[in-house]
Amino acid sequence: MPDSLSKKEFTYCPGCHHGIVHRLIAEVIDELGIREKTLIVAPVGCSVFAYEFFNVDGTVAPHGRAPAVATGMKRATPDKIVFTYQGDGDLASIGTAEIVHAANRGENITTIFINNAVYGMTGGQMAPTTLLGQKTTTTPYGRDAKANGYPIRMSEMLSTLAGAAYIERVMVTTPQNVIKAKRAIKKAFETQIKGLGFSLVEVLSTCPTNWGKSPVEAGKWLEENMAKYYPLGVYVDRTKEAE
Ligand SMILES: Cc1ncc(C[n+]2csc(CCOP(=O)(O)OP(=O)(O)O)c2C)c(N)n1
Ligand code: SF4
Repeated sequence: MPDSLSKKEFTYCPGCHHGIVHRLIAEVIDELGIREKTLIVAPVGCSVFAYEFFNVDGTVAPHGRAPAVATGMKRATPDKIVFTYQGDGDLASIGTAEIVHAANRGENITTIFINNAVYGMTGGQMAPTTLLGQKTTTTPYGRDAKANGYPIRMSEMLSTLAGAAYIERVMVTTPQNVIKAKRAIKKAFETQIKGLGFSLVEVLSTCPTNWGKSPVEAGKWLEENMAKYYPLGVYVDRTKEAE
C-alpha cells in the first residue's frame, strides 16, 4: 500500500472509481517523494473524507470552494504541493466560478476532477455533466437540453484560459487506462513542482449506486456513453513553453 494512503478503509461503494483514483494519487505522491509537503483540499460529496484516506496534511473546503482555499494555502506556503480533489457537483456546479478563476489566474495548484455525471452523495441528482437523456432522480425522464441545458465539458472550457498549463481527461476502466491516468496525474503534480501553473486531470468515473448498475455494467456504460461525449486526451499542455 502506498505510504501516502492512511490505514482507514474506503467508504466508497463497490465499483466506484473514487478508490482507484485515490490509490493512483497516493502512488504518485510517494514516487515523487513529496508526501511530507503535500496538502490536500478535500471537497463536499462522497469524497468528503478524502483527507482521512490520504496520509498527508490538508483541510476540507465548503462546497465548490476548494480552488479558492488551495490558492490561499499555496500562496501562503509556496514550497508546499497543494491539490484539490473535487466531484462534478462540487467543481462544475456550485464551484464553477472558483475553478474558472483559479485556472485563469494560473494558480500553481493541481486539481483532480472526478466526473461521474451525477451528485453521488446526495442521491444521484442531475449534475452539470449529466448526459442528455440520462435519467437521474431530478430528471426521471432523462436530461432534456431545453429544460436543463447541455452537459458542460469542463476540460475543454478551462483549456481556453491562458493560465491553464496542463489539462488532460482520462478514465480508469482498464489496466491500460489506469496506467495512462497515473501518467497524467504524475504530470499534473510535476507541473506544479516545476512552478509552471495550473494543472487539472479530469477522470471519467462511475457511480454504480446512483446509476442503478452493477460495477461491470457501470464501467461499460462509462466507456460507451461518457467517453463519447467527453473524449479522452490532453486539452492543453503549455508546460514546454513555460519551462
Ligand atoms: C452549500 C452546500 N449545498 C449543498 C450541499 C449538499 N451536497 C453535499 S454533497 C453534494 C453533491 C456532491 O456531488 P459531487 O460533487 O458530484 O460528488 P460525488 O458525491 O458524486 O462524489 C451536495 C449538493 C452542501 N454540502 N453544501
Ligand atoms: S454514491 Fe456513487 S460516487 Fe458515491 S461512493 Fe457510491 S458509487 Fe461512489
